[in-house]
Amino acid sequence: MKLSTKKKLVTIFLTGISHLFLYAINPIVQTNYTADPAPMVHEGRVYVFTSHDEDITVRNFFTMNDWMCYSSEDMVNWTDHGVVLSYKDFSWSRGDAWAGQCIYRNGKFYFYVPLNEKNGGNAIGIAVSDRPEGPYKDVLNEPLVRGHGYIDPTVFIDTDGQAYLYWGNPNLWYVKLNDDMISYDKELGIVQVPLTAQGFYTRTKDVDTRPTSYEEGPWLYKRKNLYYLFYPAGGVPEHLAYSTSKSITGPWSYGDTIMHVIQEKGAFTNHPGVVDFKGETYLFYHNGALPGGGGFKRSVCIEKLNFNKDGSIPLIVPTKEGVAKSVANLDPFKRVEAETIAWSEGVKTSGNATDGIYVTNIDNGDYIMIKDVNLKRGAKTFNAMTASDKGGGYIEIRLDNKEGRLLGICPINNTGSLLSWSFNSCQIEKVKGVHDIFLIFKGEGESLFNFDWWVLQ
Ligand code: FUB
Repeated sequence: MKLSTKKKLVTIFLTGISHLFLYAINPIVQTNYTADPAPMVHEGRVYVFTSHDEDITVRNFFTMNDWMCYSSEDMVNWTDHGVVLSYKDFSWSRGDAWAGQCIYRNGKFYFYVPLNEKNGGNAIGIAVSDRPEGPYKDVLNEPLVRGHGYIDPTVFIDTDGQAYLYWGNPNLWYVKLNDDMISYDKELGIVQVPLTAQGFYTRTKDVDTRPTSYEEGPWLYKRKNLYYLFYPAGGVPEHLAYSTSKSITGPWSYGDTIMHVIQEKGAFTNHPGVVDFKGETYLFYHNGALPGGGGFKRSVCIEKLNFNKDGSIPLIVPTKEGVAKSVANLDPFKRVEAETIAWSEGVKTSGNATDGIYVTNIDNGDYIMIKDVNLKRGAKTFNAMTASDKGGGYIEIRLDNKEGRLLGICPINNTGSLLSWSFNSCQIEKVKGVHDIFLIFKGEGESLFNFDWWVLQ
């Protein structure tokens, strides 16, 4: 092969793959600090419910008031559904919206959450909704269960239809939920799982009243008639481990570590959530990787989870790339919410009942990346719904990286208010195929405009 041809081929190859390595996908949310991921698959989408570390930490401890929800049909572009439930939705709670889990049954979504009671300690409440993104309502007006260490509920419906709720730190308990999902089998009562060395390994650090490596944050999963219990183990800093059993109620046998301690920027917790989607199994977890991140400002990430032939799980290494390849392409010829994001820098999201969720805090140079967008045979125009109380600005539409090919520039008008929406359009260069789209925001000053949705034509 001639040297010049070889050079050309190498250049084409490198251009083609450059976007795969330049941009991180983990953490999957950059607009908020999110933790304690609880994934759920429903009607072709993965929803991940997360707890939410506030931007301003109070008294150098977990500062957590509500839960958020994100969803995706491709595992790389995540749509922000905002805050879906708050501790304030429970009249009996004084706060501490820690790790919860939501599950679907018979047309309703049941969200199990740990809270602190106004005049007491740990308790677990249930909020119910008709839609995954809420609104959720406290249906009991009191906790389902209460007691010291009653945190981190995880819910599981077995193949025979029986539902279980597990929870706890430093102990592990479960109840058999009744079919209504909001009460439990009182005859069996609350069962404490024996934390044996055989089931949960021996603790090597932080050896106080806790005999084994089990720490908190249990997550149940079933594969080929084998039950898996994933959990943060340690003590602190936590790694992730798993145990297995032939029965959902144990006895459990210790498996292994699946993720070593990350401790990025001092993040000392981790939290597993495991789900199957489109033929793959994924581990959701959290770290402290976002700018300003740390032990009380964590961020949800995802890696693929594989199984050995015997059902054991190989060690999972946390990466910046995460799920580098989407499992579906995004259709830009249908309305795309601006808050559907694979990666962003600088922007935040906000919302209200009238306007829904939108992208805000847009300053000069901030950007959003949307991954694996199928431009099909090419588009002629880019259209954006925006609102601005200043001189507006413009959106550059670029291909495959931040400095990539410029397809067009869309001017954004001043509408007089950050919530008065108008449509802006511009011509773009026709490019075919699947590409990452970068929307780069430009203009004078800060908070240039709000951005609700976009579509190609
Ligand atoms: O997020 C607050 C607590 O930290 C959770 O409940 C634990 O699982 C740990 O992640």
